[in-house]
Amino acid sequence: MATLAFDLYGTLVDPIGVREQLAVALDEATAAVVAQLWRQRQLEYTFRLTAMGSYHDFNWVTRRSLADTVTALGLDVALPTQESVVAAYDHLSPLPDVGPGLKLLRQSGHRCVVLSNGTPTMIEACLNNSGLLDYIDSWISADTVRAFKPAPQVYQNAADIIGQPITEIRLVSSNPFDVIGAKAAGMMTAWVNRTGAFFETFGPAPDMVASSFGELAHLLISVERPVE
Ligand code: LAC
Repeated sequence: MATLAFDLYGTLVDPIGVREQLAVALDEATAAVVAQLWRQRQLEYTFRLTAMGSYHDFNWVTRRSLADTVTALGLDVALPTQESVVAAYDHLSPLPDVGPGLKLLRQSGHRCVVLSNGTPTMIEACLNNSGLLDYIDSWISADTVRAFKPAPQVYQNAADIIGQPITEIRLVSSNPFDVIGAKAAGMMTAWVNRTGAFFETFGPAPDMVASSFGELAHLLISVERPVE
């Protein structure tokens, strides 16, 4: 049975939830915009660092991208407030369909690991505080190879740590760039598309598409049930 490697931010937990902490310093509409632009800038910095062959860990990237987003928008968010917003990253809420779906997958014998750009400390805190740790066998951080998704070494390193051929591991993510990157590196993929978004056309289509973790569990359990 394939090992399932789950993306963390945007797939298991909601990074846009930080708008609640941002709303301490900003009006709600601005906080929502900053949360979205921060996330985009955070990912852009990971892509650019990796393309440059340069590395700062995801905690650094998360801090710098928040500071730069706030500055670029001409907003006044004091440093202690920025610190508390970054700290909220360790307390992001799980998306509501995740717990029940993971429970079904675990019960059906799937090995469930997290594969994230987050540092090991960030991943552990996030899983612990979200209550998802009970459903997860282990976690693997891109930090080990000092590069970010979708660099192929991130996915290959996960396969090496899991101890299975990369072709026997399925990356589950809501982020199309992650799904395309995992496929390019040799993994099977599943895209969790909760919003009815379109899938980018420059990479191969996902091997599986589910609108929720409930549907994902149903699909995986029926696909991988041994034929009698
Ligand atoms: C992660 C980011 C890409 O968890 O969402 O790796």
